[in-house]
Amino acid sequence: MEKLRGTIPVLYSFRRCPYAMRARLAIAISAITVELREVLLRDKPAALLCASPKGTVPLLTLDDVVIDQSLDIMRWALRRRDPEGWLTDEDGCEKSAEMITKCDENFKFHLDRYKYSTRFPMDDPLVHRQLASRFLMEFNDRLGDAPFLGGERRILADVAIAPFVRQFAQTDPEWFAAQPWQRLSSWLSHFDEWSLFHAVMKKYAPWHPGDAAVFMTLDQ
Ligand SMILES: N[C@@H](CCC(=O)N[C@@H](CS)C(=O)NCC(=O)O)C(=O)O
Repeated sequence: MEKLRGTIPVLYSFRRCPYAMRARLAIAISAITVELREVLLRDKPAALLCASPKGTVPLLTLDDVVIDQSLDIMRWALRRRDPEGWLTDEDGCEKSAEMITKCDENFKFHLDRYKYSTRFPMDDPLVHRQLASRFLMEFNDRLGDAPFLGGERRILADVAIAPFVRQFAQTDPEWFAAQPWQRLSSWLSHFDEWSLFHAVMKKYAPWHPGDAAVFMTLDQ
């Protein structure tokens, strides 16, 4: 991976967090070296809370710059290096922005109430599964006959949204497989089989102050 001159950015991450997955994917494709600090959400390091009191992951710090939104981390990495053109598809930027907003503001809301139903005892998980499915049907239609939202290649939205759809699919794989969204299923299979995705799912021990720096490395 390419070393940045000067300070190495630090990425606070949580392996199974879909927001952190999308950030790690963009960092990985841009081949930027980051120091990876795996976080336990129930025991957040003071350094993370000090950099960003809202205490969410992913969080990237570089000198006095703090980036605390996953999409901003993606764009930060891709603006440095974007070898597959995730940011530069013809009408991809607009399409990306619209679908990502729907994912983050609406689909995620229903996904949480479906997947983590015990946290939301007043909500019926199946109602939320149905409501989340509207977004997935739209996504399925938008794919048309192409493998990705960006046509023959990935754009930002494919990568930013896939970790959330994967969580949804894994909640009840049999039910998911029986739904009439074949293009969406193939799209998700591409993601599941993608070597870069496997590379960013490598396990790291939780970070503690004073630990030797661990760099995100890709075994592809
Ligand atoms: N809008 C933020 C959301 C990040 C987020 O909510 N991450 C979750 C983990 S998946 C988190 O850190 N939650 C804080 C907590 O559980 O204490 C982003 O895009 O980065």
